[in-house]
Amino acid sequence: MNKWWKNRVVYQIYPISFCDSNGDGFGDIKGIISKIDYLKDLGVGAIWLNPIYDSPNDDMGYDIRDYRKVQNMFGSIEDLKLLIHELHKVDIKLIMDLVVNHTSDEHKWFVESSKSKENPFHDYYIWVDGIAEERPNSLASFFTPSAWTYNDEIKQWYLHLFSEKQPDLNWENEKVREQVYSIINFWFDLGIDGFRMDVINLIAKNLKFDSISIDSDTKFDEKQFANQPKLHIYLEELREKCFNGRDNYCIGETPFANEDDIKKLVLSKKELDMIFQFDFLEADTGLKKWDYQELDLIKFKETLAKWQNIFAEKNSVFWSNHDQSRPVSRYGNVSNKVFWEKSAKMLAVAMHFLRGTSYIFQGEELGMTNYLTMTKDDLFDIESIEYYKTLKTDDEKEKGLKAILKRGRENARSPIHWTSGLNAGFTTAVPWARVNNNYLDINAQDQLLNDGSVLSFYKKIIYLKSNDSLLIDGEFELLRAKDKKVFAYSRTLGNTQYLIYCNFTNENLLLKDEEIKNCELILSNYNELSWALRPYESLVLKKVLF
Ligand code: ISL
Repeated sequence: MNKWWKNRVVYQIYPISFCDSNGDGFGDIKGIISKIDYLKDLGVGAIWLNPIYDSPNDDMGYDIRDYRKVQNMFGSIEDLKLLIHELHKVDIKLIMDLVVNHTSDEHKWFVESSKSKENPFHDYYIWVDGIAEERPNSLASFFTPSAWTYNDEIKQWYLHLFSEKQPDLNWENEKVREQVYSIINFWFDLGIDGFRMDVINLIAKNLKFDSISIDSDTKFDEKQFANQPKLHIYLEELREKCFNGRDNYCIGETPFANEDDIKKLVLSKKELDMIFQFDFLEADTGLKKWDYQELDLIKFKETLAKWQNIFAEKNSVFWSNHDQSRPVSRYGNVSNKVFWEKSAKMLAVAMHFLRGTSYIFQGEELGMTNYLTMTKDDLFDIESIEYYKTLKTDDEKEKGLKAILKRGRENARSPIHWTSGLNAGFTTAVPWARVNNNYLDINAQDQLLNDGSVLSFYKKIIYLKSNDSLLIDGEFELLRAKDKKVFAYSRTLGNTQYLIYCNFTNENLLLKDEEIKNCELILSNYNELSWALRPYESLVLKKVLF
């Protein structure tokens, strides 16, 4: 059966930075409603909305205080209903974020849970007896040196894989699972079309916590909590309790999942419709996120090609999201205007002509870039702030800020550039986060009027990706596998083939005769065809096979 997400391009909205309708400096739901014409004109078929639930925002909404309430700064549940209605009127689906690996420590379950061991909510979280001087083990969290925080009142430690304000839920407890299913059904009944499930493969933990002395260094060890056997039991149950009889979809965020895990999740067992995993985004990274390196294009291509072949139309294809820095700054070239424009367009073709559902993060369609500068006072994301705290010497701090400028989540979360006016048209008040200084050069208003803009190019790509059966169903094959500078591949359906060539460098490169013979030009980011591949050129050629 054809699923609705197969030929729709999904656009991710980070609501706090999208559009402020009431002049308080924060983006909101009414701001999104005011941009539905823009989204329709862009051609996207679904929106993924980052969390809009009530939250103290220790991790920008990924710490939920009330799953059934909309956070005041975003508006009300009535606004959300209106958003669903208005989106559906123009045939755009709405996918929300489901964050159920953890809650906020201000959620009433955790408040109750912390009161005493006898409290009915105590087992909603993962508590271990102990003394304040000795943590249960040396596990580090994603954000903090230790994944454990002590509660002096009840003399127990609780587990948090993220910040200490994000305690992990205990999925072993049937009541927790029932609560989660009821939340999912609440939102489905309200009319949303699906969920992006935050770190869903971390919900089942290995609960054998051996005591390790506090003296030992903490270390991050995903084997303790990712892809555990019970994950599949929980997801099967979730599917049965929430998805039966519904045409809703779910995409799981599954960091650290290996090929076998993923095959189980989306192919053999169909617990999830699709997943986000990130190994192809690690081809420019050392051991840690902050160790950025030059892109190893061969590694990047090999990784992507592997997934293309395993998952076919079930691939999720994306460059970025609210956790990644801006692709044109990371993989393209922002050293001058020409290279910026060419490389933003080239990257669009390279990724979105791949097989699978395309996800575009807000601002990507404008070629928005990373911040141009970053000082200690500019940091506003918990991950960067916690990382910066670990840096000791001046030299480490200087290098650390460079790494954050390159990789920090701040870069994706800056306000969208709508116009060349005050605060880039995002708000009339002081914006909650710094507007990137390059909004006079990069903004939607100018690009909408320009046929040659990055935005106009994205519109073409989104149209083709949603309508051209070759791009939807065509088989993928990697070409020039050992080429360090060009990402080339073909998509083939019946006797028609697209050949895609993307130059990741600022050099002129050779195209061989046999690569372009008998081809018709479908799309290029240069005005006229030349038989060389120019700096950051992307070329889509069509060939009829005999
Ligand atoms: O952000 C990351 C790297 O910069 C990832 O390691 C990220 O923390 C991980 O993929 C999980 O992300 C999700 O859950 C987090 C939240 O902070 C992220 O924004 C969210 O996408 C905790 O809920």
